[in-house]
Amino acid sequence: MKTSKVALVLMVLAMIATLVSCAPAPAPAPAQAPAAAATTAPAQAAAPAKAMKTYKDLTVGYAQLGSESEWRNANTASVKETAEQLGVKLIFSDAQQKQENQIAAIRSFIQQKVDVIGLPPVVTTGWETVLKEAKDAGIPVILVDRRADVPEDMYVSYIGSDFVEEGRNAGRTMAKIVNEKANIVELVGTVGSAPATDRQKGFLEITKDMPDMKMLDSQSGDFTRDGGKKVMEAFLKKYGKDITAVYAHNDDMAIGAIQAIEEAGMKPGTDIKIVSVDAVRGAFEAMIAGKLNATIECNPLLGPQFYEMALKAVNGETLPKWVPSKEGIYLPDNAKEILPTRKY
Ligand code: GYE
Repeated sequence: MKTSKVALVLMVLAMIATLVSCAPAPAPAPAQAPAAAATTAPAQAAAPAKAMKTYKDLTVGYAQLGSESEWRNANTASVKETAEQLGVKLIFSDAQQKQENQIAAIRSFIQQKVDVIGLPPVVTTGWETVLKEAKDAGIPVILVDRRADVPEDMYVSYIGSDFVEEGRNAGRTMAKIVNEKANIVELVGTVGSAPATDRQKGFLEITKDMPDMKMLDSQSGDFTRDGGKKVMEAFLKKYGKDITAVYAHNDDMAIGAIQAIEEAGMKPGTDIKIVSVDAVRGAFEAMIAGKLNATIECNPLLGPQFYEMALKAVNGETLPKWVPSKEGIYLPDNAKEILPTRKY
């Protein structure tokens, strides 16, 4: 009795399914499915599960480029904390912004036979040889944060920001703040680095057709507070009150420039308008104090995405060549409300 009732229900269900799908009726399938699943499913699931690695099986080498900025420190914290949370074994090195140190770190990771290497290349060029060594050793390399100018088959994925778009956003925001009329000095990031090259390119793309947006000068402050301060001091000596705006490729250099402007007896944010990139906490504090006019977000919290891609890579999945970060623009208007919600 019971069995035939079940059979009846299944038949009705099968008929409905047929009507709904308009496909040939897999009439016996519903009745057979549970039995079939009971015998075959565990075996099917077990086979790939055995071969699949988990986070706890991973040893990852991260060739961090330095600790030059608030952004970088947040990036390092994200990479370290996420490894701990996931149970990934992390071998971390800090290259102090020197490419040769990053190359040495990668070679040591290869010797230690890590499963995956994470690399934020300090500059874009000069990576072919060492990336080939990693490739020959069968170790996937994920570029994190910064791009390298190498053929796409030298790395499995790049996780990071669209620096050209950040530059455009800085240009658009600056143009609005100064009503398309300013004498600008530019504090450039590390020469030859992807963010410095691209943030300059994007900014100029926007301002080149605005005749009163004049670029007075452009110098590298190497993405550091101290560098920004020194370059701004030199600009102030050279151009004095002619300077009406500063475009800084990161917040740290903007904060250094703010100090230099104050020491020269001028008011940053008022006498000289300032737009920078990163949106770290220090930038929000400067906006609240009225000394910075805008910051364009660049997300450093790349740890979770990095390990997700690393695990997929060791499990043989093909990864997208670029995983872009989502980012916004922040102005002083609501800096006070937003600051407590910022994680970096
Ligand atoms: O903007 C800057 C840091 O590569 C995106 O490096 C990163 C940049 C960031 O020093 O603050």
